[in-house]
Amino acid sequence: MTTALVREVGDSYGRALAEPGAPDVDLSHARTQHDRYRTELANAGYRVEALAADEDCPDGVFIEDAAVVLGDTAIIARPGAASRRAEVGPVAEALSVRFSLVEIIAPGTLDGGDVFIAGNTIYAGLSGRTNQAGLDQLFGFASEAGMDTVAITVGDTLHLKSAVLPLDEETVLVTVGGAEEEPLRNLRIIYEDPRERYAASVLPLGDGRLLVTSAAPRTSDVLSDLGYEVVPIDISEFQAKSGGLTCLSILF
Ligand code: CIR
Repeated sequence: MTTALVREVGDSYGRALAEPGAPDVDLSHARTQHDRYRTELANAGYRVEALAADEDCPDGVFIEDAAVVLGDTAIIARPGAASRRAEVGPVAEALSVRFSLVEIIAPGTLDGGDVFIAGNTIYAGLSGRTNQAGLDQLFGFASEAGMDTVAITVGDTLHLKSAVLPLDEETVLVTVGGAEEEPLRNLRIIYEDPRERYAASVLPLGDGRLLVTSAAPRTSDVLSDLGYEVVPIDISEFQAKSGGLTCLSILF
């Protein structure tokens, strides 16, 4: 992986989808946090490419949800939230330069935040955003690419990766009760500290280095004790809108 595709924080970001009662966001602070995120990706060796914001797409910064890259194919998602459907156009255009494109079509819905790959297996969540038809289409593309597929029912959270985050090819960080665990039986599970429920978000940077949200210091200690090198980062302005570290980029 050498490129990180990100999307600028638009002026309309304050209108992004959020849980009831979520705090208001500070736009300038969000942009400062986004800059730091981009710097950490650049420090990890990624060439960071930023797409312009579209003010009609307040959630556009959560670019991960717009596409899933599988080998030399990019699967263009069909976001489960109707207000997010227009986000995919510019992402598809940017990816079309390097990948052949296929797309999730109606009635399927799929958010990239419901998908992760570990080794030759693609794990995908059935959630409030990704439905069975979307999952079936995704798994069809993955099977054609020779990959194994595993479906996971997501619990009381937005996306699979709100609750199950890959740390490396064999290991996931799991929020207890956030998703079915039986389908993860071939992976090593590390649990998020229960006092930091859904506060821990992780993005592997390679060579055992993990970008970890500073809102989860106890979980960070667990990861450090296991031998990972933790790089803390504050993304409170994105967590306020139900986002995590993976959702701010597409890596390829
Ligand atoms: C949403 O509700 O769709 C956005 N406010 C947050 C999306 C976060 N995406 C992700 O974790 N992949």
